Amino acid sequence: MFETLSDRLTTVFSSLRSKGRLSEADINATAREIRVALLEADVALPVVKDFIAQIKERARGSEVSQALNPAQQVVKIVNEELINILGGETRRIRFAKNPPTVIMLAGLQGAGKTTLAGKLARWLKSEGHAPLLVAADLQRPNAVQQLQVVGERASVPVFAPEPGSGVGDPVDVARRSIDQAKHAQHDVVVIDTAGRLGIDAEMMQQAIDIRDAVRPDEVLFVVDAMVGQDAVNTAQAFMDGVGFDGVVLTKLDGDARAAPRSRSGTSPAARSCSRPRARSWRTSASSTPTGWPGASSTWATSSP
Ligand SMILES: Nc1nc2c(ncn2[C@@H]2O[C@H](COP(=O)(O)OP(=O)(O)OP(=O)(O)O)[C@@H](O)[C@H]2O)c(=O)[nH]1
Ligand SMILES: [Mg+2]
Repeated sequence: MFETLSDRLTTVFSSLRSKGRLSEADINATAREIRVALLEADVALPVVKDFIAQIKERARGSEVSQALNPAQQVVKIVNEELINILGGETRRIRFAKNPPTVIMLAGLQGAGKTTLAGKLARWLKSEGHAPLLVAADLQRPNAVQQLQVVGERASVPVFAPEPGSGVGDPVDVARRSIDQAKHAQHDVVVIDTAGRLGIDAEMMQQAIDIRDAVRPDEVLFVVDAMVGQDAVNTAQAFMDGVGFDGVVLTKLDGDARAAPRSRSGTSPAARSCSRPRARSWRTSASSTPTGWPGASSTWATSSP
């Protein structure tokens, strides 16, 4: 997805580079091309409109007219504005003063929660933490076993006191996992919860009950980037029902088009979050998870 967008923008800029001075027509033509590139990448129309307006305004301003190389200045502006809508500044994961830090993963079925749990566990371990994975998806057949495999691969223990596949109380498991973490000196607990096909009242209530039972330091809403702009609606519904601190976009290595963005750069749901530090994070299959928010706004992780 980013490659396609990148290719298109490169084409736009290469025709711009040959120009010494930029006329109004040049700026308009460039803006038009960028607009098409963003729309083709499935970026939401209001986001595109704001983005283009911002580019045009800056391109007409003195920073471009007085630049030695106006075309290069426009490229710089587009770059800066892209960084801006893709998240801007970042923050590190919030660790609790009194361990364990509790991270709760939630999202629709197949979003990539369990996979993320493994990636997180591996990353936390590499950072010197002692994470504990918690099998609180007791609904889906074999979800507990899946997390156990994930934990084994990451060499991270899994708290799975219930067999799952319809047996056991996830709220109780989540609650007990905190005691277990304290007992076994795990400083981070990552709770894998059940997904549903759509946001429904039952899913919402279970997530609320788990949240209330463990009072997480971070609730991460995991969204499959492949669902495109619909992810914004899902995130909004989840924000209204449960609330979250950050969004993790998964499967950016797929052929998904644009990740859903709002005007401000975070998803609307993250924007309206009562906790002001909510951000959107992304995962892709390209590299190691060293870029967790502390380093950049993109969290690039190993492939699933
Ligand atoms: N390509 C790719 N596939 C991924 C990524 N994350 C997860 N997957 C795949 O997506 C599928 C679902 O991932 P899970 O981690 O099981 O998703 P989940 O949210 O735990 O699903 P449920 O437990 O059923 O709600 C699996 O086949 C994963 O291998 C990713 O970043 N890239
Ligand atoms: Mg799962």
